[in-house]
Amino acid sequence: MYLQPILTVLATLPVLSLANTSPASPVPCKEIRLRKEWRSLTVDQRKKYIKSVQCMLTKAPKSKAHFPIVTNRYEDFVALHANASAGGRDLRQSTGGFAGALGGFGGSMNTGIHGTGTFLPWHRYVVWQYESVLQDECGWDMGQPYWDWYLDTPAAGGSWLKSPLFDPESGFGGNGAKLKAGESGLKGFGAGFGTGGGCVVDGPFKDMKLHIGPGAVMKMGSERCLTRSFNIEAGEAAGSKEVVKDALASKDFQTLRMAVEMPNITFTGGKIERHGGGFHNVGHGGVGGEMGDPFTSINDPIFFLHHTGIDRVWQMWQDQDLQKRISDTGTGLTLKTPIWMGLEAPDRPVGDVMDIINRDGKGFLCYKYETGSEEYFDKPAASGKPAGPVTSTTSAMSTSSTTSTTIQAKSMTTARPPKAMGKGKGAVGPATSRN
Ligand SMILES: [Cu+2]
Repeated sequence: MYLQPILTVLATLPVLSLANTSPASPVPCKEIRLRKEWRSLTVDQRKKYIKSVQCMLTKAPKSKAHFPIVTNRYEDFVALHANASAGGRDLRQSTGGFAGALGGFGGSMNTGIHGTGTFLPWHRYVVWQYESVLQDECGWDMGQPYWDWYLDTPAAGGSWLKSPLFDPESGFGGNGAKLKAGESGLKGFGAGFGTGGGCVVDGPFKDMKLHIGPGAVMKMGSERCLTRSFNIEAGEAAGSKEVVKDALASKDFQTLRMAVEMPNITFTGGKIERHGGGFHNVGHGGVGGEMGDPFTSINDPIFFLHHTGIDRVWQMWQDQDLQKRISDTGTGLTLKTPIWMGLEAPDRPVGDVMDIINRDGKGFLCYKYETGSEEYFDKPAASGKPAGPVTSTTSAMSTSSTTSTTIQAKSMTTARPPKAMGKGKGAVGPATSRN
């Protein structure tokens, strides 16, 4: 569970060296989408992004024949995430809650997309797919922006409450209304945590209507508002440089995934103690409310900035030893394991999403991050600031060892229409070893 205190795991961490600098090889990926941190977008670009998200909220859904509950294109993704969280099971018959028809929360989480090696590959793929839909169907012409949590911590001169992400004009709006004593605003997971708990009161999503959830509920008639419940200490602790550095020091994929996902945080007498790792879960807990729901956190559009930030950490980690890590999938997962994308896109083997610029031509991803791991090491960024458009440390590898295999698609209950992958709008030209 997201904010459940879990014991610390990380012990000694190896010292890192910065990314290798082997010469570039030609890359099949042509139009690279450049993903920028939210505050590196101009205010106009931020507003345009929000408009694209709102466009998805007004567009007809594509999965309605299968999920009568979905009311718009955005909710296709909510249904996808909720069902994928249950291991690709069909939640239409779920009786609600986290157990119900799922056979238990723990079981579903372990066969789904959280608490398992599939966590990073699945979320990498869904962010790509969402970015593609924003571009192809809703006029967005840049890469999917990400959230660098560190920039909102006091150590970086930032502040959670002053984060440009929560700006009511050019961001996603702020906290949920503070609940009165005894009032239960959030009907789903995470009630009782944080400083809000009620409906978001400002910004572009304050009137957003949710229809899926809370939890594993895919039934009609549960319309509710978008809630948030800021837990600033959790958010700032999760976003600290040390937490990300701990994760980046992981010796292998399995360790990285645990460092990202396991909330190594304890709450002692109302105070939070960090034990390393866990910025995925505590990031969800920092925003709180709907973001704290493991099935339907994706109802909050901030989800995608958060998960793009997580994907960036995986990428930074891969970059430290690219040749090796581009094929490291840990135990219980192979490069051939299919990633289920429901009705939204074809299933793909894990090997297809290991390389974000698809050097071997067998995958499909084509993007990069504007900034890399320089922020997390004692090497001054080119701009002299922790944020901003500095030179990426994205490194080249001469040959990818990724093997890609065509796999039999695992279907839920219906056939998917074939779906073209998104095109590279907002592209920045051919991939080079250094940008
Ligand atoms: Cu998720």
